[in-house]
Amino acid sequence: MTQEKKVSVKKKAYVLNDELADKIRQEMKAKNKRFFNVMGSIGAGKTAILEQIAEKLSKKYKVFVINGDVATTIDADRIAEHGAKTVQINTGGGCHLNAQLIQNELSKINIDDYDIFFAENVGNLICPANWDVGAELNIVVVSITEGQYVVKKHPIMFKGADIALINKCDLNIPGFDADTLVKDCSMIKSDMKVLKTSAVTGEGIEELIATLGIEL
Ligand SMILES: Nc1nc2c(ncn2[C@@H]2O[C@H](COP(=O)(O)OP(=O)(O)OP(=O)(O)O)[C@@H](O)[C@H]2O)c(=O)[nH]1
Ligand SMILES: [Mg+2]
Repeated sequence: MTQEKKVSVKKKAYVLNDELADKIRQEMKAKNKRFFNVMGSIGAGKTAILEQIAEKLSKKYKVFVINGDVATTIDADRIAEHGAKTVQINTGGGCHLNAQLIQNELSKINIDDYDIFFAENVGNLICPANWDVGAELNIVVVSITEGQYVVKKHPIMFKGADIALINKCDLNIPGFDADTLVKDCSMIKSDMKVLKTSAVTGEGIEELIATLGIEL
């Protein structure tokens, strides 16, 4: 295949993905369902935050979480311990979820059985930024253990996010603090909501739920 042809096939894949993602978004909206996409590096704390959220929300709402990982059902099993219904997608070598993978899972359930949906994307700050999964909001989790330049180095991910969580704020990292990452997020996207969180102490979790417009 020529280089030109390869580029056009890739473009077509993005277009088809975006069309399906819009369809998912519209269907969720029409059914009055909420759907959030949680992205972030490997080990940033996506699952730990979803465990906290599931624990609080599942007392009042039916929560469905779609977990994306290369292998294992560890994350889906962890979140299921906190009252949510979960399903794990194993991507094999794939570094992101996409609208088709989400649609495949949604087509196996009755959407009306649930109120709030989350996708936990595959851990990295690169590929998921380019693939719309049909969520109404994109949340990116970044932890203070990832270093002081992590936000600056991944502008595409942070430009595409609606909410950034600066996680592991319970830890003390010599030389810099969470406010550096908060500032960098705001520099990349001034209207992005940035919250400091800890999945250990629970800091910021109720504020996040309120930011999503969900009443506890
Ligand atoms: N101290 C501290 N540890 C945390 C926090 N959030 C997560 N962790 C720990 O960080 C490690 C990774 O957390 P996960 O929730 O599995 O991270 P993840 O982003 O889901 O990782 P992948 O799904 O593998 O990409 C675990 O050992 C968590 O207990 C936090 O706020 N503070
Ligand atoms: Mg995880």
